[in-house]
Amino acid sequence: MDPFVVLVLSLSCLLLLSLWRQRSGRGKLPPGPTPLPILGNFLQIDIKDIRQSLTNFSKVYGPVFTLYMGRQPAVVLHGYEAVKEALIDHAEEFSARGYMAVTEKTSKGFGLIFSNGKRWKEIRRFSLMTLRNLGMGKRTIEDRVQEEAQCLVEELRKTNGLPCDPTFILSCAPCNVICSIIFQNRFDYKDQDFLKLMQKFNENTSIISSPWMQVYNNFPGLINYFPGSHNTVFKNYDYVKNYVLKKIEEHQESLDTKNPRDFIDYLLMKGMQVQHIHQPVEFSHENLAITVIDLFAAGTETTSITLRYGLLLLLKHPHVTAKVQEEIDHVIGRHRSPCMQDRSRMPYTDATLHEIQRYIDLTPTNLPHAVTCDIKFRNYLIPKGTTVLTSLSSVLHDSKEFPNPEVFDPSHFLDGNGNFKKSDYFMPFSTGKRICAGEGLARMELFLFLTTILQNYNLKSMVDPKDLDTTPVANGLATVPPYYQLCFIPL
Ligand code: HEM
Ligand SMILES: *[C@@H]1O[C@H](CO)[C@@H](O)[C@H](O)[C@H]1NC(C)=O
Ligand SMILES: CC(=O)N[C@H]1CO[C@H](CO)[C@@H](O)[C@@H]1O
Repeated sequence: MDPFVVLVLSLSCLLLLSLWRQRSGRGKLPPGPTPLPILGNFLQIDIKDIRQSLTNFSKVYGPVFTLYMGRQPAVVLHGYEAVKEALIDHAEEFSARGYMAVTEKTSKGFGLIFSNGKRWKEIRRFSLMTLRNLGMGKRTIEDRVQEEAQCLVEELRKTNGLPCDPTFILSCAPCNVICSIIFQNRFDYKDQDFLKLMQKFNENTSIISSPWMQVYNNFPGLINYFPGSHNTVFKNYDYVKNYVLKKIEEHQESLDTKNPRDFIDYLLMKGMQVQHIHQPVEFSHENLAITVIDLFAAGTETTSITLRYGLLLLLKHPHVTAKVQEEIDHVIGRHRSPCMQDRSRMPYTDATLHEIQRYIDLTPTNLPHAVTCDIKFRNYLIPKGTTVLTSLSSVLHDSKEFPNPEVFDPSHFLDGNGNFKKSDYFMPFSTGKRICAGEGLARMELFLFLTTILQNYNLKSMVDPKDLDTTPVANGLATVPPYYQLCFIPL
């Protein structure tokens, strides 16, 4: 037979076989677009606008549907009802972390964000407790954030009211808060160690949010053989890990168990406690480092992007900014630093901060979850380990709960009398058992940083606010605001 015909025949057989295996493996998974062999639904998803692609699919297949990312199925939950039913009503079953190829090589299943099972539960409980303990020490976490807010305002003064790109300064502040909690001390914004650390982190996020990384996540086996920006991610990760390891060694030498100074001290003490019994790998220095890095990874860019996007929205809507400043004047005045107690007396400011987080929709599809066991969900059968993507975007932009969801408007969180109005749909930190472990800290930072900035400066746009574009430039894993400049005019 003609070798060409043999080739075509065997290829067709392979394709049919793999199509058949995909179909039969689906069991009673929810419906979805027909996947291609090997590629899955990859070509049907616009990776530059995953958010809109999912909305489009949900219109055809309903709020619970299946997409194949490569050969692996992922169940997508779209809209408040489906997300709530999974993450709250079936919290335990939906609490596993979904597979991400990148982190397989970096965290290796350790740490807090990408661990699972008993290990995750223990590290999570420990971390939440330690963050609380640190808050009750001599220097509370609020003190640390207030101190950082003052440093931030001083740094902004050095711009002399000239146009500047706020990205760098707004990254330093949240990074320093985490440093202060983990290493005890903040750094000067010009400290070489600090700058190097930040640079390594920032490089990562822009790469991780890029379409290239989506490809990597879908075809890890293939792409490992090609040079590409994912290699930068691994190199940077090693750099940060070595830095943290050095800090852990230093802490070990100067540890005083009666006087824990910071997160690392608590980690070391916890390790000593359990090491009497057995020698768990969880507490090897290398794995402690992964937990520490997770706090940086989860707590730095998230907060910094929110601040940067928030200032852009305030520039675009000067009447909102003016009202916030009026409230600051009225409740706090000019002569003392804002503190968390002020928030309950500042409903308009609180609503504005909620609206910023709702509007920007920082993680449109959340971090991936997975189911911990076979589970029956709305007449479907989702096998143990299946990836679950929850569209936080569809909840934050629900048009019944938030009329005109595409419009930035703090009254989405105000009642008729100007009181703050809570909403169950406010889920930028996700919900359920995997809910952001730093929610309290993040909300404290957003409130204290933004009120301290507006207490000290007027924001001046370089162009007519009407011409400012607030459309995100990327929405892969995270939503990124467009580049802009502004002036901080001292009050
Ligand atoms: C505006 C700021 C922030 C936003 C919008 C945000 C949002 C999120 C989201 C959506 C998740 C995934 C939840 C899930 O899987 O269901 C998450 C997880 C997490 N966040 Fe945040 N976060 C922010 C700031 C922080 C900060 C400051 C910290 C610092 C301690 C932090 C620590 C974590 C950790 C450790 C996890 C993993 C929790 C787990 O897997 O059990 N986050 N965050
Ligand atoms: C979603 O559907 C609309 C209308 O059917 C179409 O114009 C748009 O290109 C689709 N977007 C994506 C990202 O698939
Ligand atoms: C924003 C940012 O830091 N981008 C960097 C990402 O990584 C590439 C490759 O190392 C750099 O060239 C970019 O400057």
